[in-house]
Amino acid sequence: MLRFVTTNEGKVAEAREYVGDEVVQFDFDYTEVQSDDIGAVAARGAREAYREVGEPVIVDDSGLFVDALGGFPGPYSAYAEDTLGIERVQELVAREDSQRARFRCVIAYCDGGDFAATPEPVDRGRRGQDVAADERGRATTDDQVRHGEGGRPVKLFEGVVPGTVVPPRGDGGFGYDPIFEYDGRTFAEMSREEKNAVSHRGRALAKFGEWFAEREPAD
Ligand code: ITT
Repeated sequence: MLRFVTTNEGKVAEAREYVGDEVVQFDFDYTEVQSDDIGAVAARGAREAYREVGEPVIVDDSGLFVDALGGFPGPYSAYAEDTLGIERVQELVAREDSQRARFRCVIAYCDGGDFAATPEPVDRGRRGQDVAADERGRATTDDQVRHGEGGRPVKLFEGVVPGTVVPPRGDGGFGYDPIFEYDGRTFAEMSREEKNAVSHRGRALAKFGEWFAEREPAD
């Protein structure tokens, strides 16, 4: 069993698609540190959740990074969604010269054990708009292992997808999906499978799923 520590059922549904039914939601409110580095937020959350349950956990921290707004709302995406709402975020972005944005997702895994660091633990201090994705939106960071306070290693898997912020369309998905357009359709206009095939979370989950299958071979 793999516990996905989140309050967001949409994230869990997408993870099941990749990792299978062994993924179960674990509704635990870990401390979301104020940081502009979503990798740091996810890593801290995974360590804290592992301490709580003592079994393998994943935590996903994600957000919408708008180029013209210096990466805002980025790590504050959940807060902006709750306070402003996605329509007002879209209206803010519409006033800018460019509506380019990207979704980023970092999945942090912790099971109390150690992993081979690939590469050596680094924190490149990436923030907001500085995060570069190539044309097809693949993450340019390597997956990392971070050793934080308390020494428990956490392995990170990152996914990025570039897109455009548009007036809301579609009723699928969750969060900012109706205002995020990729290749002519918003994420809310795609099926879960279609979104997973291109999304930030799908890309991070694909990497995680491959690595996890090696770590925990099926019977
Ligand atoms: P947990 O922290 O409990 O996992 P959350 O929804 O608060 O759930 P985050 O803190 O990672 O998740 O905040 C992410 C924000 O970005 C939140 O507003 C989400 O709705 C939004 N978001 C993340 N992934 C998304 C996606 O695939 N599609 C649309 N919006 C997304």
